[in-house]
Amino acid sequence: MFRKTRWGAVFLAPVLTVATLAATPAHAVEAAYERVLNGTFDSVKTPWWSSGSTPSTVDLGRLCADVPGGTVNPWDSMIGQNDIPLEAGQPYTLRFTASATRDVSIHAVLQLPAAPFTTTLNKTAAVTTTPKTFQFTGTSATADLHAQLSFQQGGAAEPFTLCLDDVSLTGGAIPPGGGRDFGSPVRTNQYGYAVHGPKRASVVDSSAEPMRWRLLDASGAVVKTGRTHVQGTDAASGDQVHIADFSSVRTPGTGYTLVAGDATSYPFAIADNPYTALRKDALGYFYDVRSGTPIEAQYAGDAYARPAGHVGVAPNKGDTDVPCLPGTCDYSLDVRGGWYDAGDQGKYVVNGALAAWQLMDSYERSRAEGDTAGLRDGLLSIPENHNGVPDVLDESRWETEFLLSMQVPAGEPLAGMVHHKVHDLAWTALPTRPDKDSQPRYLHAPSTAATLNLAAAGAQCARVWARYDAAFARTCLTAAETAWKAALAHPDVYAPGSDSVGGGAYADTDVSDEFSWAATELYATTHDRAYLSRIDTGLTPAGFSWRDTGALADLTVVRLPGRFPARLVAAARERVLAVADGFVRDERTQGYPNPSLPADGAYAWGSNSVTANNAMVIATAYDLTRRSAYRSAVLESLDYLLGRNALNQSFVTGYGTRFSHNQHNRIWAHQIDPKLPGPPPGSLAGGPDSALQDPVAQQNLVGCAPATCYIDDIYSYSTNEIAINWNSALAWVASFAADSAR
Ligand code: 9MR
Repeated sequence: MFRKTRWGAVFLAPVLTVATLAATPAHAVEAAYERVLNGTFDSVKTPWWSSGSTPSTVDLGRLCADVPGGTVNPWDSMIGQNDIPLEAGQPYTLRFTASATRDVSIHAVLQLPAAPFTTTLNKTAAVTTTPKTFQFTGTSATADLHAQLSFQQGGAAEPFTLCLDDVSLTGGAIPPGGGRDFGSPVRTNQYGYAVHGPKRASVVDSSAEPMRWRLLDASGAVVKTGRTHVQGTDAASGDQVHIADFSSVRTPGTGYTLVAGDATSYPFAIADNPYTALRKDALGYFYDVRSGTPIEAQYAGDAYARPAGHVGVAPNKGDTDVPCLPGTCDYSLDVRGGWYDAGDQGKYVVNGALAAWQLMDSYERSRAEGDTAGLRDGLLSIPENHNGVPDVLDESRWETEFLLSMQVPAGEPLAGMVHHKVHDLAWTALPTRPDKDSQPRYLHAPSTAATLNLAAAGAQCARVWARYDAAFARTCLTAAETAWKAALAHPDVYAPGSDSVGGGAYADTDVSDEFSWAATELYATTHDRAYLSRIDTGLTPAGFSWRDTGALADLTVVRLPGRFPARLVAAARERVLAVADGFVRDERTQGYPNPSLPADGAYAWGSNSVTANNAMVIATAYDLTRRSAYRSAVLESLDYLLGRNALNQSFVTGYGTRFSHNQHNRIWAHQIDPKLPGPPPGSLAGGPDSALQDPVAQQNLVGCAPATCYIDDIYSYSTNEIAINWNSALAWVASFAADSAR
């Protein structure tokens, strides 16, 4: 129990470097818990790295490195692994086998990789041409999830080759993946419930009988009592869950708590409309991630102000004149602007178009539903908030103009196609402010997927801008129609999945869904019947994502029923309601209100965006029917994102008591450098990913139940990144919620 609490403190601490943590346990034990990943080099090298001067490869099940001669310090040539979890006061044993092309002396070092460089072990090993096994021990003076194990062999006059195998570091008292503490078993929306909305909590308790609960106001007075409904075992988390329902309480206030058994929830509010701030912040995120313009304090606040990124001012090398990757084309393009995709500063057409579409769709929804607040010029704190145009459109335009700039110019072999992406040659370190990025950036080859994404978002742009800026609308339509024709001429140009150095791949080898979505947007805008026969996808229980866009056809058809043939509208409507019903069922049958229940039980990278996108589908069903159960289900999806989940974690920065604040990001890297801010309020974390796709997840989440495979750590990019297509989903749902709570 003692250990659990200590680790819980590590997990909760705002900065995971917690040298100040509790004293050495009385009885330190040496456990056999393995603390390095892939120490046997059976096939791949990750997560091992080596210095730029020291190329290394996996060779016959060993890691071999070419060590240069003529360096000065041991650390001038290193092989290493980061994110080693260490516990204070625990002994650790390092074992490894090493050989070299001649007799050399190397250092084996286990320490923190940044000041104060607290060292657990620094030993010299005399390596010979015959493989030899070494064993060293040391005791950690600090608890930290990000220690570094390195082999340092710089300082030799002549070059040599060093090979390592069977690297093992054992020790620590907490089993890998163990010792996490999610706090109170009473899980609520930690931020706020709507006066006229559902108010439910999930309570983890092993009992099979209903439990008594009490709702207290801020003064501690009992407002309401009741008994839980026993929901049963929640498959995604393994939790035995009860539901407490206090929906009938309609008195606004802050500081409410729910007590069940001897446990108390975090405090929360009941408010007329708790979603207006969320709408503003979730949309406001996009200004903060704009590229190509200074982010001004008067709009973003002092903490988030920064110089323009990637405008060709040293040390930046782009994005004003960006060449193609060698061998792919011989021109360069001005692709400044747009939004940075996520924790990285790449700009990807497929993802950007989806995010821009979702913002423009939010605008189209507001217009269709008479949501005047959503249409406000002045809704957001952005430079365009007094230009007579709804701010949500202004923000989407920032991205759309970038998307247009990615189109291959007339006269070139693939004219009209769209470059898949632009990003750095190599991954930059965390933190790197955009204006300080010195990496060369390249345009990557055009793809059919990117081309059709521009066709879709461009056609939508033409529609929504027609009343505000006819010239821009025409530009968008021309680009969209040109893109469509280019995609017909080049229907199977796929971005390779292997292209993921310095940026994400966003690979997709089935673009039939993109054809259908683009045809839908183009038909809605032009009424040209040629597009009609190409609309052949609809919503399925799989929902939609940057890769699977077929469902967006149905969402656009039901959004704009007057623009489509009645039979198409009827079929789309039927599918939307059927799929929404399934999502509502999925939400209701789980212990926590997640409208996503994957058939295989796995939570995917960015699972919170699946939650939000499915909520968007349910919200669309509400708009079609006005059935209150749909609205309730959407609001409960927000409860899930705001803390009513297996982790007792609000995934939205600034919302709730225990909220995500260390999302993977190169600008707001407060966890690494306390002088930097954390992500701005309204930033949505990717959320649980049960595939454990980064070393921090692999070290700390071993054996996690799918819904708990999440860690609020900046290096866990697979569970805790932020991304434009995730925030656009949150912004859409928050906007719906704010509107429907009127
Ligand atoms: O959101 C993407 C997710 O669906 C993929 O599984 C994952 C791995 O390919 O990539 C995610 O997108 C990332 C992109 O490749 C690079 N920028 C950050 C994105 C969010 O993590």
